[in-house]
Amino acid sequence: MAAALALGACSNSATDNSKKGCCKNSGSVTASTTSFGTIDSASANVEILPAPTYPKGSPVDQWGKLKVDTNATGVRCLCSADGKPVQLRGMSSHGLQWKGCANITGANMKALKNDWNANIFRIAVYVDEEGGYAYNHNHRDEYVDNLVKWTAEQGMYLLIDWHVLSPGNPMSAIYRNHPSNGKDLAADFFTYCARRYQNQKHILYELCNEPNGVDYENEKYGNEKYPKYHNPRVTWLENIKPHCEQMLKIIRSYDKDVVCICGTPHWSQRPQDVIGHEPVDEAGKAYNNLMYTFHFYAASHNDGRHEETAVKFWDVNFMQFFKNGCDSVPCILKNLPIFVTEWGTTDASGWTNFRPDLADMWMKIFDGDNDGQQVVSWCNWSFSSEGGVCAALKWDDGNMQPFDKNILTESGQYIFNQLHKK
Ligand code: IDC
Repeated sequence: MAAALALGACSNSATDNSKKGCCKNSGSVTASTTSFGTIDSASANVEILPAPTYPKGSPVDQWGKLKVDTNATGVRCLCSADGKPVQLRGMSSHGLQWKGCANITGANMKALKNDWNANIFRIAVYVDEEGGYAYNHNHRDEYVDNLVKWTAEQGMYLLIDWHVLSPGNPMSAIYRNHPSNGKDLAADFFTYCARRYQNQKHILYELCNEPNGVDYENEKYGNEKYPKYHNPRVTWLENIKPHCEQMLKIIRSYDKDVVCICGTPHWSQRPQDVIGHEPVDEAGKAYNNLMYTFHFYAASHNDGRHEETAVKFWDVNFMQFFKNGCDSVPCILKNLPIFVTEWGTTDASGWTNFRPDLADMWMKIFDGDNDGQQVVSWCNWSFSSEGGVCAALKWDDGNMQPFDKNILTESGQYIFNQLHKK
């Protein structure tokens, strides 16, 4: 049984810009108008879980349900229930359809909390890639549901990530009106989660991982506003903001103040596009407890020294945007509450160029060395042996009890040490 989705007037229709298996950077945009799909009545009526008791002295016991408030300099940032800035640090799962699932266990959450000193875990729910959530609802009903319980038992926070990656438009029919069953998978997913987990104060939501798509046809590499960027085809105003507003309408109808994090254009590398255009509700009021993400892979996104690395990416000084700002981009950490929901110690492929020196530079900025004195929370990619040298584990182990440090790769060792700093 399916219930129709009442989202009200949408400023954007679902646009299917991607065919399965097609390279995420190629192809032209076909703006075929598609209506939104359905939401399962089972999701809309799912049983609401009771509030857990968190272990005494654990992060969630101490900080409670997080919110966005201001730091001593008046800059918005992630704060505890009583308004003090907090920093969450931890690991992201890998794709559950790949080896990610092997590590999603209660024993491993215990190891992450007690041995790694992590206070957050992120679960990456890929949607359409190679047997993702679209084809296997266990990713939600089993892994997410169990993780909600297992992280609560440790008093850790859990970030539930709607892993938009391929296709890169969160409004694509793949997400909003799936060809296999006509479901609005995104709206259905957030309906289920927000209803079921409304009493779990350790949950946060990431509304779309990495919206992406580049307008190579109308290439203007080096435009005046964002020098040296390609023009994004999937933009904040046209695609991402409408998606976020629609998900927020659903989520906040069940859980009125849960912290939600919006993906940003160009693989979550352009939070600056959000400045002055933050999501609003139907009455035009800005949503509270909303954050924006920035993703970086140290060897690709740094201070513009890309020529040093074998894989050449961006000669953009990302660090400057965050630390101080420049003529074209105001200091991002002074203007927006940022949560780095995913980052890697390598280049963006994950496979090469482990660069702890560049990661160190980012860590310093995120520990508060920026014009906004904003302390930034993060999750590292990934808690897995999959995906190259950015992987933290040498093998996948559902039972890290007792914890054996030999399981850590070079990158894993780096993160392990970071988590023990301060
Ligand atoms: C990578 C996985 C890899 C998988 C690929 C699918 O590590 O095994 O084949 O996704 O496209 C991101 C994405 C994240 C990527 C990661 C590394 O959010 O899904 O994981 N990355 O490439 N953004 C930048 C890098």
